[in-house]
Amino acid sequence: MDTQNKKVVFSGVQPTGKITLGNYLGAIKNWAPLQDEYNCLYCVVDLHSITVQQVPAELRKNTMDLVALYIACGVDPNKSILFIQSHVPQHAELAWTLDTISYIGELNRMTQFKEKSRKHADNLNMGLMNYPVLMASDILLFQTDLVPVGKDQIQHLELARDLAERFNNRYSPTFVVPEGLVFKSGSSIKSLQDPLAKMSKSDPNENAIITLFDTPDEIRRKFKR
Ligand code: ATP
Ligand code: LTN
Repeated sequence: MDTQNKKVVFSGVQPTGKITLGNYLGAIKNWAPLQDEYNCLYCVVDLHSITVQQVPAELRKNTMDLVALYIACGVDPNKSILFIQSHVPQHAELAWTLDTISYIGELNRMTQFKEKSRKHADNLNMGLMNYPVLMASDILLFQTDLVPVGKDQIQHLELARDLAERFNNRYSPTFVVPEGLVFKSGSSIKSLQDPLAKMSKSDPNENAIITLFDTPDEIRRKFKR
């Protein structure tokens, strides 16, 4: 990878199931075109996915399938760094340090935390609340300049920026303050069953989502419903 004077791009997707049209249009589709201009790191964020209970064998398969899917979507391992989050222990280590400057109040108000807490009331674990701090750690660890994501992640990115600034002010100038890169089209694809909800790969209702593995017939059937 040519590291000379190029800005750093970091992004990731959770291996929580089959990738949807939302994940593709909002995030992965935009990754390949950035590879020549930036130093890109694309990560499978498996530690994030265990905030919801997983079946270990399925998680292992989903993780490797997602690596393959990144490549199929144009991420070139000769141009970009492609890796699995849990293979790099520094993500969890930095998350601990950032935890010590994160306020319960700011994590408590996160929209995704509130939604996931409602959906997983039987497993309301600290990881769900800490999720955005681990995401900040992913980003800040590599002195990331730009983070291409869908609209639903803007609030988490704001936290990453706040934590970078807070750490820099409190201790010493350490972290680059990252910017989000949210594309105009495709950044907020809605569920086919509820136009107010986002399409989400962990949605148990298969009719609410279009996955990249659906056949043309399945796609037609889901849209007609
Ligand atoms: P889960 O259902 O497990 O929470 P998810 O489908 O919401 O997963 P993530 O792995 O959390 O997907 O997100 C991966 C990327 O896809 C992020 O950049 C996110 O902003 C983007 N994304 C997710 N859903 C949508 C959507 N409906 N429209 C546009 N972008 C999306
Ligand atoms: N929280 C993100 C996934 C994610 C991510 C990241 C995205 C984890 N770490 C770092 C960009 C940069 C989501 O899409 N739910």
